[in-house]
Amino acid sequence: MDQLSINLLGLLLIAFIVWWFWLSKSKPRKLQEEGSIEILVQDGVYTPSRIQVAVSKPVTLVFIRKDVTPCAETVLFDGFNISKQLPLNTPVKIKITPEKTGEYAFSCQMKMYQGSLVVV
Ligand SMILES: [Cu+2]
Repeated sequence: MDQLSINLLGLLLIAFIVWWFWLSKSKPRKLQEEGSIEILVQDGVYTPSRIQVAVSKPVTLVFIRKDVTPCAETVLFDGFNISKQLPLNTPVKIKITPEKTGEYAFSCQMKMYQGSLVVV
């Protein structure tokens, strides 16, 4: 391969990485059952990371942390003034009643883990 195509390949790779980490948005997941959803905290991502909920309806988010690194140990909901410790392998329930539609981010304290609540 000549120099140019190697450079092009590098650029494509960078573009892909940027898209993957900052621009890709998964479809919001709806609640599994009546008012509750489990969120796995593992390998640097919340699964699911976007959750669709209905406005003015109470929801219970059940966080299950599998990641041993301290990065994962707290989850913060900026818009709701919520900050919770997540012990390893222990489901932690967070109850929220969103009063306004919109998208509300949640994250770990360093913002490595990122997710959002899509209120419709
Ligand atoms: Cu973190």
